[in-house]
Amino acid sequence: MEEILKKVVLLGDSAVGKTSLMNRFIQNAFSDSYISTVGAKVSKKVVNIKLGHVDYAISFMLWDIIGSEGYKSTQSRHIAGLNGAIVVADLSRPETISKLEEYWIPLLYETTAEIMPPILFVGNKLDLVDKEHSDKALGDFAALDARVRTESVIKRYNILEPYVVTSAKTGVGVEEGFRSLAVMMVMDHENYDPLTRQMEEMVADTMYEMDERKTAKSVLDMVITDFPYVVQSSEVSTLILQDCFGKSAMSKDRPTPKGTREIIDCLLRNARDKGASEENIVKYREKWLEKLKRFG
Ligand SMILES: Nc1nc2c(ncn2[C@@H]2O[C@H](COP(=O)(O)OP(=O)(O)OP(=O)(O)O)[C@@H](O)[C@H]2O)c(=O)[nH]1
Ligand SMILES: [Mg+2]
Repeated sequence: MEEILKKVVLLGDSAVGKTSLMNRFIQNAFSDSYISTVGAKVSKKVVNIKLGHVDYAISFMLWDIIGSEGYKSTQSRHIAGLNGAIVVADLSRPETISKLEEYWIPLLYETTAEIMPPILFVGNKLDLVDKEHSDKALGDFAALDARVRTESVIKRYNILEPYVVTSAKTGVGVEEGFRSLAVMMVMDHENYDPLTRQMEEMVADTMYEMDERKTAKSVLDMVITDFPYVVQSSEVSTLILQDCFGKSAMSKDRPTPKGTREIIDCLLRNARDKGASEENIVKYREKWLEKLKRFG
C-alpha cells in the first residue's frame, strides 16, 4: 500500500457550492443555508484506489477558499503548492462556467507558472437543471479544457473524462468525481517536482508584493491573508474571520473603508481573546490602518 498526501484546491465563483461539495465528500452532509467562506478551511479525507496491481491511499488535503473575485493574493497563496484542482461551476448559472475561463483558470496558470496540475471540472447543482442543460455543460467543459490546456497534458489523462456533474444536495457524482481526480493525481505523481512547490510559493509572494493595494478590497484582501499570522493558527483564524464577517453588515464583495475598519477591530479584539501577542496585534493594526488611510 502506497500512501500519498495531495493538496487539492476548490476554485470557482461564490455560491457555486464549493463548501457544500467538500461537506458532502468529507461528512456526507448537506445544508441549505449559505455561509460564504472567508479565508480558507482545510479538511482531510483518505481515498483508496487500485491502479494496476498497486493499492494507493490518497490523502486529500482539501482547501476550500474564498470564492469572491478580486481576492487574488489570498487565493494565490492558497493555491500555491497544489497537486490538483477542482474547478466548480453552478449548472443553474451558466455564467459561472465562463468565469472559470476568465478568472479561475488564468489565476491557476499564473500561480503555477503554467505547470498545470490535474484538474477536475465540476458542474454542480445537478438537481436544479434538466438533462439538456447538464449535457451542454459537459460539452462546454471539454471545449474549455481543450482551449486552456496543452496537448501533452490532455494526452496524459486521456483515459479519463475529467468532467463531472454533481449535486452536493443529493450526493450524485460527488464521490466519483473525487475518485477520478485521485486517479489523475496518482498518474501525475511521478511528474511532480518538489521544486515546483517552492517556485509557486515564490510566485504567490511576488504577486502579493506587486499588488499595489489601490482599493478598499485590496486592503481587505491583505487583512484576510495576514490574519492567520496574527493568531498563528489557520484554524482559529478561519473561525474568527467567519464570525466577524458574519456579524458585519458589509458585503465582502463591496467593502467600504468604514466597514473594513470595523472588521479589523473585530478581528483584533477576537485575536486578543485567543491569546495573540500584543506585539503582533499592534504591528498588523498599524500596517492595515496605514493602507486604509488613503480611502478616508
Ligand atoms: N440545490 C442545490 N443547492 C446547492 C448545491 N450545492 C450547494 N447548494 C447551495 O448553494 C449555496 C452556496 O453553497 P456554498 O457551498 O456555500 O457555495 P461556495 O461555492 O462555497 O460559496 P463561497 O464560499 O461564497 O465561495 C448554499 O445555499 C447551498 O446550500 C446543490 O448541489 N444543489
Ligand atoms: Mg464556500
